[in-house]
Amino acid sequence: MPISLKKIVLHKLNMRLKFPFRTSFGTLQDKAFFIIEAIDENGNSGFGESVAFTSPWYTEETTATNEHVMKDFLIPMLQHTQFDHPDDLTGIFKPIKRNNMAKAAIEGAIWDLYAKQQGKTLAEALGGTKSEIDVGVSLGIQPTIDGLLEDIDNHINQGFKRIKLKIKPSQDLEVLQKVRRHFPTTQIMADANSAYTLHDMDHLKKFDELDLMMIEQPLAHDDIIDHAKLQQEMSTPICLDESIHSYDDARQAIELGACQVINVKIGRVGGLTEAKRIHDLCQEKNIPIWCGGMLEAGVGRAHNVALTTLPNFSMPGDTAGSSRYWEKDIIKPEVVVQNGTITVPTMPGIGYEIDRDALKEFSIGEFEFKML
Ligand code: OSB
Ligand code: MG
Repeated sequence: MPISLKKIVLHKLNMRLKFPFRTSFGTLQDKAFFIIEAIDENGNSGFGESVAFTSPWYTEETTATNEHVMKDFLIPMLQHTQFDHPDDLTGIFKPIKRNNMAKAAIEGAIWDLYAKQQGKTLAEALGGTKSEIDVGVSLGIQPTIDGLLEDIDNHINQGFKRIKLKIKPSQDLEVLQKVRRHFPTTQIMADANSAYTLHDMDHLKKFDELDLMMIEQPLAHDDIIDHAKLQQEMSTPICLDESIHSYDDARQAIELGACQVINVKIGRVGGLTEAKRIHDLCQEKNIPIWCGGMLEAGVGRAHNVALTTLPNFSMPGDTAGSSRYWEKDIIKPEVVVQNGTITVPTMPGIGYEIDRDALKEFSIGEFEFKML
């Protein structure tokens, strides 16, 4: 049965994080992004979220490129096309190269709509099996080590299942050594966001004494080959984030031995359908995966929760609760973490209601497209 799209509404929002989030590539605080609403003939609405930031620091996409590609290419491609399943969008969008976050935003809205039409939760529609998911937290680079130790302590007390620390070349080994001394048994990992090169090999090898769960994306955002060289010299598992944009990237990274773990982000890989293919591949190859985050608002967070219910998401992800980043989220109820777990919602689709008042409060624009 066709999905019978009637219109797509792009809600452009601006939301301010509670605190600046520091990474090796820069500091994030204001998030401008889109909530994509896909509406069918019966008045059901599905929601997706664009996850790019306003600057192309993490990958090349931005809020503005997402807007351009959605408005001028992806939505027009849907205006004259019938399709039965969200998986069909991969083929429809294939002529457009990359721009994965733009594709994932639209695809996400249609996945939610499809699940609602089927009367299933998004998790069920994806084939997920868990009723609760384990989560960790990602802590930005902090001005002082005492502040960091206190922050870690707080999050351990809240029950988060692992602590991820952002690092950069001037704030890495010594910081991690101090953290390890204070927290000898905590599950800790580090995320470099591409801050090193193979010239840092000897320095990076010293990380092996820290008993980290993994080191995330130490080398270039577009590299797989040098990561394979580094992994041969390091016992700490390498986890790839920025380098993996597709099933084929994952396949090649695994074949080359460039990583032992993969951070799957729906936006970075072009949507839930591709994320599920990567999940299945990694399960077959015995590569554990976990769901990364992009400082999402509630809709994006809900999609992450649903994806994480697939069985090979065997490590805690970065999906913290709404209140970590936002004074007020755009969904009701908000995503809540208790003892390091999130209970998967049971209402159809993403399982959370959109707070229309919040959507208005944060709105900086709205664009409507009728399907022809
Ligand atoms: O590398 O995983 C990353 C935030 C912004 C950009 C990139 C990353 C991150 C995080 C935080 O680590 C994830 C989150 O809490 O949403
Ligand atoms: Mg990362």
